[in-house]
Amino acid sequence: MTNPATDQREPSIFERIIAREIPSEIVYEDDDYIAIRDIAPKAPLHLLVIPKKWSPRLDTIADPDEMGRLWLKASEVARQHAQDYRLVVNVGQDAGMMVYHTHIHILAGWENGPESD
Ligand code: DGP
Repeated sequence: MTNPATDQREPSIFERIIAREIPSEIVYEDDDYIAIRDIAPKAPLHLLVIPKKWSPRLDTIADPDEMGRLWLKASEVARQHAQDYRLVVNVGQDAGMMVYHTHIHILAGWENGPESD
């Protein structure tokens, strides 16, 4: 994530998607957030809502307003695509987090509930 020699952080994969350096299917974008289709979907609909302002993981966001706006945006994007959905956040490696840039997963689109997959 950071290079101790320079204290420079490599751009996250999501920052590179935001900068259009890596192609991705963008389903929503505004000044502060982007939503993309997950490259390895774990549900019929699998989107990621990503704040453009980098933070490594959800529990580093200390500002209640920033935290609230992120969840409101995830709900808004989810409702644009599905009536019923799951919002999931992996926090840390042991929880399955792979990309250290805070994001919320939107999972939806099952016919008979998530366990039908
Ligand atoms: P997490 O495990 O919570 O850190 O979720 C990271 C998600 O990001 C994972 O479901 C796969 C997805 N992902 C990783 N690299 C890319 C990429 O280059 N493009 C897209 N669209 N999704 C990616």
